Amino acid sequence: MVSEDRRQKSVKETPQDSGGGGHTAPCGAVRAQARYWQLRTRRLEFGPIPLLMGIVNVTPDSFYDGGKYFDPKAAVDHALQLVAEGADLLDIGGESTRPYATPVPLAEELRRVIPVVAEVASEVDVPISIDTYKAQVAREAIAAGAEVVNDITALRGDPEMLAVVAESGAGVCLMHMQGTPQTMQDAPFYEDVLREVRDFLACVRDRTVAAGVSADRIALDPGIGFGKRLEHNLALLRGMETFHQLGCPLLVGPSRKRFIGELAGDMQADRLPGTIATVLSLAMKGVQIIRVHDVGAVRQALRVFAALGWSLNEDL
Ligand code: HH2
Repeated sequence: MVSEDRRQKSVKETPQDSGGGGHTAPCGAVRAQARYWQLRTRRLEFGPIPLLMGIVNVTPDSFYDGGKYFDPKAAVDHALQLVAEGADLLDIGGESTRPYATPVPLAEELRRVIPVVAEVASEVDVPISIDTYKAQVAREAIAAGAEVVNDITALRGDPEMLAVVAESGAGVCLMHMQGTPQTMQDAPFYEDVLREVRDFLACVRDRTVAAGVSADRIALDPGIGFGKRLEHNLALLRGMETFHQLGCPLLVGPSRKRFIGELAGDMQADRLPGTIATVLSLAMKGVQIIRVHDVGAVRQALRVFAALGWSLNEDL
């Protein structure tokens, strides 16, 4: 099933450019210049509000929904539900990357995610991203229909990953992380977090382009919560527009993360309201893709926010 109200157009074309930095638009909103993301078989065009990447965690231990969609049928049903709520992409993963998570062996990760990717790809037209840093998982997920590789290690976690992405033609998300999920929250340290994350993303973008991946297939992500304290996450979220200088679409994953509980002063509080506030701020900063658990609620907030005057697009 595909949402009748899709915002992006998917067309099979080869783009020539991926745009450049951002500029300020009326209403204080920032309009980014990267206007599309080239995936394996199609192009995602950006519209007046960010595209939403719905999260499908086929895991027993994810920080928010661990165990809820561990059963393959529950995972597929959840993916279809997110599409019905208006997801523009689905991000399917089989290993939690929360702080101190236990790594999952290759065979187990394959067993968890490949049947789900294959089934979802056969049921919906919404592009599927595979959330993995293992080359073999990416390879098999692409063969099963995935269009994007979302790699929290920015293609540095497995020596074969760069070639898998280059040869498959998949879109790729390169994310910043200081350390690994097992160490990243021990003592995150930056002199200037915005500059260091921007330099890192420029470096991994260039390395990926040098390996034969065209720049318009690359999305960049500052990695909220990955080796960052509250002050680091806030600096990145507040200064997000600076990353448009890198010329690639920005993908950000703030959904229900720890910084929201910290700001609320209550780690047990429901983090959906704080997630929505963060998403609206990111939309104003021109972020093109936002990775969320709650597609329907976030989408409603974005649509209302846009209709009340934030958006420049009159077709909404
Ligand atoms: N966050 C998580 C996982 N993958 N990928 C990108 N590109 N950006 C992110 O911010 C990001 C990500 C963590 O969220 P979740 O998948 O809900 O949790 P877990 O890793 O515990 O499964």
